[in-house]
Amino acid sequence: MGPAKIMGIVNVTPDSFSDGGEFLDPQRAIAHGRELAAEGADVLDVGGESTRPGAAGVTAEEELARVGPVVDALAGDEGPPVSIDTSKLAVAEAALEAGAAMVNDVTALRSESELAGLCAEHRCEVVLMHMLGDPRTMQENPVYDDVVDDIKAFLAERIDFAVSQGIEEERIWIDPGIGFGKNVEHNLELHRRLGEFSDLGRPIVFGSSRKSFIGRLTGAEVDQRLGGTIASNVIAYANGAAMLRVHEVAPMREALTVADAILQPDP
Ligand code: HH2
Repeated sequence: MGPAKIMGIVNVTPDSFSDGGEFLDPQRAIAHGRELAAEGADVLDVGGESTRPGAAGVTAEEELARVGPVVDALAGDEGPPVSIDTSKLAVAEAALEAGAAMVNDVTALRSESELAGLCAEHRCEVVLMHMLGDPRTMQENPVYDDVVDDIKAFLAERIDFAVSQGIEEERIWIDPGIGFGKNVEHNLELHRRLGEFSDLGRPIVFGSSRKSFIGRLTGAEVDQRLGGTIASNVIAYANGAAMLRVHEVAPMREALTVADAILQPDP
C-alpha cells in the first residue's frame, strides 16, 4: 500500500468555516482547483454548501449554480477525478453528468431517497460520512456510548443500505466525520482508534483540515491551522486512513512522503 490519497478541497461557498467566500467566483474556484491538482491532489472535492456548525441550508438551484461551472471545468481537465460534496440529488446528478467520479455525501445517503440509486446507476465512488444530528444542532452536546463503536455501527448500517440500493461495495468509502457532532475528546479518540474502522472492510476518508478542535488545542485562527492539520492527518494515515481531505495539498503531500518513508521502509 502506498501513501494515502489526498483529496483537495474546492469550496464554492460564501460561508464555509475555513475559507468561506474566498472562491465563490467560479473562475477563482476553477483556478484554485487547478492549483491543487498541480500540487498533487489525487481527487478534487467540489462543494457548494457549507456544513459548518450552524450553517444555513442552500437550495439545489443555488448550489448547482455555484458548483456546476466548476465541476464542468475541472472534470473536463486531464487532471485528477472530481468528487462532488453534496447531499442533493439534483446537484449530484448534474455533477455526474458533467464527469464527476465520486459523490461525497456528509449525510451518508440519508437526505434524498433517490441519491443512492443515482450513484448505483452511474457506478461512481461514494463516500458515506457519519454525522450526529444536523449542522444546525450537531455541536450542542454530542453524546455517545462509545464514540468508535457507535460510529462503526452507523457506518455498517449505511454500507448495507448502499449495497441494498445497488451500489457496489467496492465503490464505497467510509468517513468518521471529524467535527460533525463530536466534542474535542471525541475527535481525538477517533484519531487514536481509527484503525478499528478497518473492521468494516472499506477504505477510510478522513477530514480534519482546519477544524475547530485544532483551534481549541492551539488557539490558531481557522486559516492558521496547517501545523495542527498536518499532525492530525499524519496520525490518521499512520492509523489507516486511505484518503485525506485537506485545504493545503502541497504541504500535506510533503508530510505524507516523509511519513510514508518512515512507516513503509523499502525492503
Ligand atoms: N468536512 C466538511 C465537508 N465535507 N466531507 C467528508 N467526507 N469528510 C469531512 O470531514 C467533511 C466533508 C467540512 O465542512 P465545510 O464547512 O463545508 O468546510 P470545508 O469544506 O472547508 O472543510
